Amino acid sequence: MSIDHVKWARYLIAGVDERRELPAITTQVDDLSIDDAYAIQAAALNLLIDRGEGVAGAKLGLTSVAKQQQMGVDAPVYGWVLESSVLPATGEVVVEELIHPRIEPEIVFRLGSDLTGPGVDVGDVFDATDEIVGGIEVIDSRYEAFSFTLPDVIADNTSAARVMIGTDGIRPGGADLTTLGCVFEVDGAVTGTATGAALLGDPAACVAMLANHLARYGQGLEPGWLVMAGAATDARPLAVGTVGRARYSHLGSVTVKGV
Ligand code: 0L1
Ligand code: MG
Repeated sequence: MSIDHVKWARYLIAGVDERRELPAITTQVDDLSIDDAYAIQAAALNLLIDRGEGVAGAKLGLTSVAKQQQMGVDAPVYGWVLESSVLPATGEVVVEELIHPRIEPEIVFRLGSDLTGPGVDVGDVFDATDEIVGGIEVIDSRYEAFSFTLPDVIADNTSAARVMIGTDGIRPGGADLTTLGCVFEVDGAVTGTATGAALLGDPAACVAMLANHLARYGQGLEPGWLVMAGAATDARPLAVGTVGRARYSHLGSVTVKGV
């Protein structure tokens, strides 16, 4: 049976607009394929662009064992970062705009030139990157109980909701990204620690995977875009008053606060 991608894209956007948990698509559609899921994701992005939204970059998710185990899913996923999702310098996250937000640390690549697959490798990623910075992503699955299958979370733009970008960047080669450390704290208590190697062995290799994935759809990563490599620790709930802080060995620290 053919899937109406635009219908399911509208379904998910309504969840965002109305701050409402939704039954997973796979509870209503048999055999939702990965290709259909990316087609729903693309349809939703087009609808949002029609509404005036802009693209600030792209993201990977589920690139660490910690995240895959937390969510019961066993493959990386790819999504879009919207301009409206980039938080202001205060790092304040308005919780009532979201459904059931969680926070997680991210290594973020700021591109200086385009990066288009196929065949992109780590060297190409470094050549295209202006700066590597720390970040915190706010994810907010549109599904009930933050529960989904792999096609569901792909259709839902990999739960993307907000992102806070740090200010202390390094140039590519300024540090070994595989040994770059992150300590993630919620309300002053350490909830996770990891090095960059937690991200499928190398954060830059994750970015290469994303560029090669987009090439399947005739798309590439653009100059000026932010690219999130995925969380190296599990995600933690964000409520009003919660303070999340990611401290990186070479990228300074990044803080968000639920308000
Ligand atoms: O945790 C989730 O919602 C899975 C989607 C990917 C999120 C991420 O790692 O950015
Ligand atoms: Mg993430």
